[in-house]
Amino acid sequence: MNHRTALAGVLALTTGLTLAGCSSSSDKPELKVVGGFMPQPVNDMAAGFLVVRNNGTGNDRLTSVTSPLSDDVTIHETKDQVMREVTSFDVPAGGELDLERGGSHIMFMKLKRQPKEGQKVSVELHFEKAGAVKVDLPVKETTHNPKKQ
Ligand SMILES: [Cu+2]
Repeated sequence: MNHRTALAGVLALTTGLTLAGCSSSSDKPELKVVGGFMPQPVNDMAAGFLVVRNNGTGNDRLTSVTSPLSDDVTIHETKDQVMREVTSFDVPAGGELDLERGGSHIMFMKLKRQPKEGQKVSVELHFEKAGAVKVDLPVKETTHNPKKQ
C-alpha cells in the first residue's frame, strides 16, 4: 500500500466517524416523567407506577430503578395476570412508556420501611441514553387507580 492510499483510507474513516457522531447526537431522547405514584403498601412489597414521555427524536430504554426504600427494586411486566421481571422497557421517540395498574410496574421488595399515604418515596430511574432521572412518587391510598377516576 502506498502512502496516498493509506491517507485516503484514514480520511474516509475519520469522515465516517464524524458523520456517525453528528447523527447520533441529534437523535436525542427528551424524557419527562409524569403521573407517578405508589399505592400504600400493605406488607413488605410495593409497586410504583408512572408514565415516561419521550418528546425527543431518539429512542431510549429504562434499564433499572433504584431507591432508598429498598435494595431490591426490579421492573416487571404483567401478561395474563402473571408478572415477570424484564431487563428493560422501551421509551420510543415520540411515544411513551406506561407503567400502570394491571400492567407494567416497578417492583419494590423487602421494604426498609412501610411508607404511608401522603408521604413521598424517591426513586432514580436509569435510562440507557438519558442517564439517571430522579423522581418522587407520592404515596396514595392502596386502591388508588388514576385511570378509574
Ligand atoms: Cu411485580
